[in-house]
Amino acid sequence: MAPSYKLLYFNFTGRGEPLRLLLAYGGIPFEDNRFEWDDWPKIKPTTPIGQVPVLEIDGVKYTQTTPLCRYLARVLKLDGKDMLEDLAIETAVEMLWDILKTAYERKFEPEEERKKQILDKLHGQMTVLLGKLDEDTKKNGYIALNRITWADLIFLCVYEDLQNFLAGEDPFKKYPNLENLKNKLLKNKNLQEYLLKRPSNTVNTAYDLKSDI
Ligand SMILES: N[C@@H](CCC(=O)N[C@@H](CS)C(=O)NCC(=O)O)C(=O)O
Repeated sequence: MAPSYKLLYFNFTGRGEPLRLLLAYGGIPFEDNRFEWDDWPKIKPTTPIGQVPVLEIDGVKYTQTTPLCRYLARVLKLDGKDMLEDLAIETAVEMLWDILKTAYERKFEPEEERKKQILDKLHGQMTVLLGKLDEDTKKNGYIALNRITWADLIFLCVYEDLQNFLAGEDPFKKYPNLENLKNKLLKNKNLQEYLLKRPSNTVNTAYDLKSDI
């Protein structure tokens, strides 16, 4: 029998969305348990290490985003076929995490001067890392290998968060191959179904699904 999956995360994208997208892409039914900020103090002690995301698999709670993504990637055969393929995938994933981490750091930084410094750091990372990923995508058609892998779904999350956090900047204007990749990924019916029905969250969807699809 297929395992049962319950995902616990805030009602926004963040570290929860990669897991939601992987489950959705794979057509795996899951309970999408979202909660609001105010409920967190009550929920925190029920989690294994006081953090989310938590993925409950057949009633057992697991935590830490990257290993959970890797596990789902193996279930869905979105991982590498050998160690070097896994290395290529995980290198792309780490580059994407680095960008996402800085983007969230900036979002939650209350001090204006510090916020500006973090924005400079973010722009620097984008130039180097998105530049490299754009070149790789041009060569391979996908972000890490010449077929879809879990790194592509992490990319979709980063794409959306950057569009939201850097609204007005058109952050992917300089990266046409990544823009095309986003459009290609959004043609997937399972992803479309999930994205169209997901609950409204604290960030707006960055996909204009009507024109993107
Ligand atoms: N290394 C962990 C970090 C998890 C993490 O920092 N989660 C944040 C939300 S994105 C959290 O639970 N924050 C609330 C808290 O620490 O009280 C992972 O990747 O899952």
